[in-house]
Amino acid sequence: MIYLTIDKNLKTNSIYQQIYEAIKVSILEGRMKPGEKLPSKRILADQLKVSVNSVMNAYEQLLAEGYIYTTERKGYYVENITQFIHKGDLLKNQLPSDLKESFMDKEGWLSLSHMTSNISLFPFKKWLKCQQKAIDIHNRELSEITHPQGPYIVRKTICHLIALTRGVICEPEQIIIGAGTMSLIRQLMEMQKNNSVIAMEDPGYFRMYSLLKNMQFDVHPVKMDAKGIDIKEVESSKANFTFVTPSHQFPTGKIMPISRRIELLNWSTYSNDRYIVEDDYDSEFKYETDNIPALQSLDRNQRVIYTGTFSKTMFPGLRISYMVLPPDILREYRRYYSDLMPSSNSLNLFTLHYFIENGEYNRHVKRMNHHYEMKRKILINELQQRFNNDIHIEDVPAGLHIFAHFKTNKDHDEIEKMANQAKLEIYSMKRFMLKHKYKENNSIDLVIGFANIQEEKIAEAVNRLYYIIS
Ligand code: 76U
Repeated sequence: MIYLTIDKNLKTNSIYQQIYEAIKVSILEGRMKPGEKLPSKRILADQLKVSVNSVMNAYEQLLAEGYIYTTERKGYYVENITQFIHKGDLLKNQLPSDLKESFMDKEGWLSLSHMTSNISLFPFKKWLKCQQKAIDIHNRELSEITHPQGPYIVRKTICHLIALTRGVICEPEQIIIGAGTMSLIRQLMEMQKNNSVIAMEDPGYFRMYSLLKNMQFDVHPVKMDAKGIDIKEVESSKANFTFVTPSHQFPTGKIMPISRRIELLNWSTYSNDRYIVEDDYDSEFKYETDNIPALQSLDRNQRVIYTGTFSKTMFPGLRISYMVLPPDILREYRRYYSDLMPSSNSLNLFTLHYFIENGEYNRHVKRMNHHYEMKRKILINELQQRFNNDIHIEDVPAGLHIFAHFKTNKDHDEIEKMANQAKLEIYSMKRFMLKHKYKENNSIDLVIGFANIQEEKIAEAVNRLYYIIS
């Protein structure tokens, strides 16, 4: 016999849920034994003064979950349920404190981070119009699983875009759209032999370096000379993949001159397994020059894997990036990932398609070029006035950050700590040093982003920086 109590006024749990819960707990705690017969629905309903329906719903739920079974015309019985093993650790379901996330209060902070874009000028109303169009036109495709490389028409649009703006030579078939450059590179590298050797620019993109190291590749950070990655060192590292950012070296900002581009492309031709990964992350922003064609556009031997992103031209939260694979690698990709599900949000991709097609994207990039150029000038002016002879700025009119050397006795750690106290978000060379240490006596290097700081706050941010460094 079971004794249940029901609270008819309880708002949180309906009557059927209370009956269900009570019986479930009795079974789990062993108060109701396997094979024990449950009271008939009518009897339990009378006993609890509830409707037969409530009892029936509770029994049906217990039956569906396997707590009880039924024998035709005889009634309901308790199942023989395997007992849980209790390891005695009652806290096991609680998240350990070291895994709890802390949320930083950004009140009063100013950002000279290189990791942002200025979202306040993004034409969201126009974006939403394109989204509506995408919903109207692609209703059926949105309800289906799209091509793992991204919908064809979106790839076609990206293909036209990068042909025009970057000189990239490819077919839509060669494009893979994904949620971020790193996830694309992970896909690319996962299908490579694990004895692949990778050369990377040092200083460089630390996140990419850790990803590749964690994937167990032999990664060689290679020093740079005035023209970019040192080809002799690439050669001696025995690398078969070289990762570069030729349009705007990350983070030093250098633009790789044509002579080094050709040397690098030539390096890739000496063996069939050699490839260059060109990360073209912010090349859309050039201020005093025209756009510089991508390295891929010079490649005559299909040795370049090109990656691009909408994180800088639009905003990083979109997570839309793409890579262009040479035919050999594409064939391998199709085979290796024949069962892959697409990783991008196709509603956003169709929206992007219309945003580019109706000219909004180009208008936005143009507008942002003017805006960033203006902010970059203000920032450089402020820095030069404030620091005078104590600053040397690598003056490459491109991208969303500048690279500058400061005379100071402090080291990178000290500067980062003080920046934190002064509520200034800024990153030092320390973040980008892969293997080689770049620290000269009495000087430090900073990467200064200007995308997300308001014009009128630039002076204040430079003031904080002056206070920190001097
Ligand atoms: C991206 C480089 C060198 C690609 C980048 C960035 O995933 O397409 C920087 C840091 O948005 P995704 O990545 C674009 N290649 O610097 C963008 N930089 C990152 C975000 F700002 C992080 O960690 O220092």
